[in-house]
Amino acid sequence: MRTILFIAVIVALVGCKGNQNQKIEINSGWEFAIVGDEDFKPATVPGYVHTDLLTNGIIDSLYWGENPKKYNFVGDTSWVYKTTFILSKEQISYNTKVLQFEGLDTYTDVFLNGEKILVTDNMFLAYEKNVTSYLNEGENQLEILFKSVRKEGQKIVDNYKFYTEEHARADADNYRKFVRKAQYQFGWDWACPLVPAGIYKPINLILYNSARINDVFIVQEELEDDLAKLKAEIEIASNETTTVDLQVEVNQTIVKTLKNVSLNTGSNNLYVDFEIENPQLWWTNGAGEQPLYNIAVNVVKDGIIHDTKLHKIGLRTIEFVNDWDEQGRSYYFKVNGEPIFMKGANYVPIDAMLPTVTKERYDEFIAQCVEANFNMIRIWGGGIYENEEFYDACDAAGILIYQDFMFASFMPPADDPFMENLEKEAIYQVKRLRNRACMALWAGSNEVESAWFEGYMPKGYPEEVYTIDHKKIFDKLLPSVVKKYHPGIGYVRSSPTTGTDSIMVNTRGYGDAHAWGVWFAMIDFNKAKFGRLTRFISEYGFVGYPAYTSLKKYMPVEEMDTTSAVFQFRDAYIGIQDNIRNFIDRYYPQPRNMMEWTYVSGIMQGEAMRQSNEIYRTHMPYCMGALLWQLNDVWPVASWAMLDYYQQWKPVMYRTKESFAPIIVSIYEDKGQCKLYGVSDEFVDREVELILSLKDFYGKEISRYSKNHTLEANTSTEFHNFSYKDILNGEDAANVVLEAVLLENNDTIASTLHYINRPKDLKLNEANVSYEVKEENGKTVVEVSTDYLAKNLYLIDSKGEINFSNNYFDLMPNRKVKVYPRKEIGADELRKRLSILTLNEILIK
Ligand code: BMA
Repeated sequence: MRTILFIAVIVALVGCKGNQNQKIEINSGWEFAIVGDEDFKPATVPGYVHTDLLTNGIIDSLYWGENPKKYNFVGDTSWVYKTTFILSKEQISYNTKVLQFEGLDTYTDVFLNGEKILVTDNMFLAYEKNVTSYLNEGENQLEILFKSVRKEGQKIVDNYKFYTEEHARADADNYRKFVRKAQYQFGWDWACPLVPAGIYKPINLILYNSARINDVFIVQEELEDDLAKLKAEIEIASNETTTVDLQVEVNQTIVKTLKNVSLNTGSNNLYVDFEIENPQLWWTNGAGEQPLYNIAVNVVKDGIIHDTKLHKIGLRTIEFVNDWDEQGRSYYFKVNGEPIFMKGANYVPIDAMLPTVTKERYDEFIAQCVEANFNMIRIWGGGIYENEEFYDACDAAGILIYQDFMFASFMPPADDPFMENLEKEAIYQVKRLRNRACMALWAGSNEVESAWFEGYMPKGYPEEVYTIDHKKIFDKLLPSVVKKYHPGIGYVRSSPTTGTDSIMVNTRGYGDAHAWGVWFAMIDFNKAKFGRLTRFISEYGFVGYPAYTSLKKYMPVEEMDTTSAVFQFRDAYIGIQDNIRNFIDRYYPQPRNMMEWTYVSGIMQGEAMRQSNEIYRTHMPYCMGALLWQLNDVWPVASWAMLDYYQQWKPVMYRTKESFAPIIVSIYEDKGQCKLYGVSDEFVDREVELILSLKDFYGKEISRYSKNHTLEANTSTEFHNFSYKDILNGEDAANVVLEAVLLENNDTIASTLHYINRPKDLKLNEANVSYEVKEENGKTVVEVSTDYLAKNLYLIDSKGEINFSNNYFDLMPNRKVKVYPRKEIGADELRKRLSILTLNEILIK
């Protein structure tokens, strides 16, 4: 009862603003139970069954050890959520009342005051229902029945009309692809199956007397240096024939008013042209600023603003260039007319418990991408279309989005009910995201096309499933929705694709590729240059374990043995350890304990990916994008991720930050022959001096080469080539390192260390590393130096909570380096928590 009173107060307070439209979030007083069980427990909305079970102490820690294995029952069970909300006399007097469900996961029957008002079957779709005639003054009961996902999915499979018996068999146990629900939730190589259910996004009650803005599309018609011409396309629902004024505000100033606009009962499509003088252009991270303009559209009647829609937009052009050329088919993006190399990674949801992710977590997450010099993220097709907060952070940071439609690796059905459902989803999502500065590309799927071409589809699929169904979805429905609702944005049928049936996916020279040679085919790191090095690489990856300090957060210390069942349950898949051992044998000294295992696998992942990053960048402009697999994890697991579940940077994140810097110098070696490149993402040339020196591990220079060069804007230039034999000139490769530096007016603008031998074949001595933790201008800083090369110097925070400005790096002797914690922490506290590990220690043994 107390909760009901509480809601009544809130509702009454917002409900006294005359004729203004109102939006009331129905987020309190919720309870849940298993269907048929009268034992209702308090629930959080938005939320998930799993998190509610946790809060009520019914299950224990979701991500600990093998616990998730116990929670399969959630997807097998039907659940009910209910609440009561109160409407005041004033609220009930509104002419029209609409219930809006921003996200229900997934199969539900919704009852309002005992009447079934809605049936849902798609977690990616928002639903609305006019409930005017169902509501009462005073108490109203809202009840949502979540039907077992597994059972509902199976029903669809059973009723699906297949081409052949064979096809039916191939699909029988594969209900997941029939379900419009995030595919990773059923299990993926880096995700355990958790099959959640729940009200995972807000439910709102919208009240209006006359008109409501359903949608606003801000079209950028012309963008000149001194003037931007824009058009607001406005969709208004009206419940009467009336006249209103339409206003457009730019940064809180009204710039245009259309007086006495007639509205008819029902849906009205209107537009307002307006202009912005001296437009400030929006650029990607690293290429310029990200000014955003607040554009508000108001519907005004009798002097009162009835409804407002606000969008923050960036003024920019984005062109996806996918032309046939003499090398094949290009695949790149021009922002404001400038071709820009895309640097970034593939994103999966930050947490399997989606509703727990806050705006602060999104903001911090994107801030890390900015720090790592990203300008693009691909939202992978087996996850979700993200929340507004995610795209807000990308808009503000200049991170472009390569957005998959939510299909991954499995061929979905293409019968009428599925197509209708999908069409609604596609229209909803394309319209929802089309005003965003960050939106750069839509892709039909993750790897559904390549599954066909590369033979991963289940045996027994008849040809028609590709020639008819696949085309129906990925060549017809989805591109037509994109073209109609967001004209001008790029669309590709899949990631990866060559864009045509006549050229096999992943063919060198043609479009986008997923380049898995280094990890799955286990080729040497430098061989990433061959195989699938093509025009754009939207996936390439390497597994590294989370740090030991992270491991301790999700499994007992006694299970930390690579052969234990718990440990293996937390591996992305059985087999990652074999790959890691194989690579360690080839490149690194053998780890002797769990700490060293996590450390060596981590720095190896960092090195493998550093080489790939640089190989792709040095092939600019032939290759114009490098997106690593994968940026993050949905739960704590040993995977390809660069950030572990706890947002701790693995070495690969640090190495990527360096190799994605705007200017790099890179040395590539093949069979003893080396090429040295300068790569610049900047728009201006620079005059630089290249210095290449051979040094021993005490820092003594053995030989030096130097030459002046022009570092050309926005491309890669070969500066030098040499052989190991010549440069060594008789020195032992095990004792030396090459240091390349680019100087501009005597300032270092880029540098790199290059070893001739692999780490396991270096003759390293002990390094006496000294470090001091102190406060400097109010900031905590760690100052580190060494008397001898410290290889992969690891600053360990015993609590596993602090990322640094740099870590796991090679430190040359007699240089003082400052490293900053990324999070506020006092010098005393950090000093207590800090220790150090180097590869030297493992090599010396
Ligand atoms: C990629 C992705 C995912 C997968 C990853 C690692 O190609 O698209 O499907 O998790 O490989 O296997």
